Amino acid sequence: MKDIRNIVILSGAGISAESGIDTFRSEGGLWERHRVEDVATPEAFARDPDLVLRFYDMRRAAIQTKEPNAAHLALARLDAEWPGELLIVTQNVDNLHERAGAERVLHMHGEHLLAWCTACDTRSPWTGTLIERPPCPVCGERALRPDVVWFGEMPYRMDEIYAALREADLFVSIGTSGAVYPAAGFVRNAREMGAHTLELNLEPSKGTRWFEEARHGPATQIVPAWVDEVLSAAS
Ligand code: BJW
Repeated sequence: MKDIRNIVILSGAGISAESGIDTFRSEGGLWERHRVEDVATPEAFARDPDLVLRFYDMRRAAIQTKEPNAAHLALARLDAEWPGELLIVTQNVDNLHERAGAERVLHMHGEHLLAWCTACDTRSPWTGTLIERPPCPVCGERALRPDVVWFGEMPYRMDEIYAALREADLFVSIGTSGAVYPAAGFVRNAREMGAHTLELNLEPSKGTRWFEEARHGPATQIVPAWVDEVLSAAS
């Protein structure tokens, strides 16, 4: 730990599972109840916008009733106390990292609580519904969509992510299945650049073989234990 200064953490749906937010690919997960092609592609939105808007309105309402769990709180503590560089790259569209108090958070797949106006290209804070086609608060056009990254779209802030991965001494992946690219490839990018790589997940992910070290169990147990270890080794 003494040689570690720069940490990049990739989080996925598994970190929010114990807060009561559905994952995508676990048993009973979102993709068992909704076909990806129907709700999470630009083509689906063009074909049946009502179906897509209803799906996201329902999830936007649900996340606002959830609370951060011990894993989010532990990462927020790491963010506050870690003396070096740290970036939490989250694939999650919930805001539980921020509500736990983390500040260095980057949402590569967007955020439920923002609406993106495709007419004037602005993002506005949004807690309500979009199904009734409300006007954009900036330009007035009725052209708002959920500010989330669908399959076939470019994830956000990739330059910043790759720059952080290049400088990372430690890359930690938490609660993600390793099924979706480019996030699933970050472990290899980080390793090629010399970072130590650690997986923290309920079970071995699809990409588990790429990690030098893995710990398996519920995030609310294994993440706080790992954060305690990192902070005590650094002090
Ligand atoms: C616990 C736990 C507990 C449970 N404690 N753990 C063929 C090959 C390679 C790539 C492609 C291909 N064909 C197409 C592609 C590209 C495509 C892709 O990856 N497809 C794959 C399915 C094959 N990717 C894209 O299209 C992306 N864009 C892109 O590639 O642009 C081009 C580009 C090129 C080069 C550089 C950069 C860009 C866009 C992907 C967008 C993903 N969007 C979604 C929806 C977001 C909005 C929404 O929420 O609805 O993002 S899909 C969904 O999956 C969501 C998630 O962020 C993402 C990842 O899921 P995650 O977080 O891993 O969740 P799960 O459910 O899969 O896993 C949960 C894990 O937690 C499990 O392992 C559990 O065990 C664990 N767990 N409970 C700890 N208590």
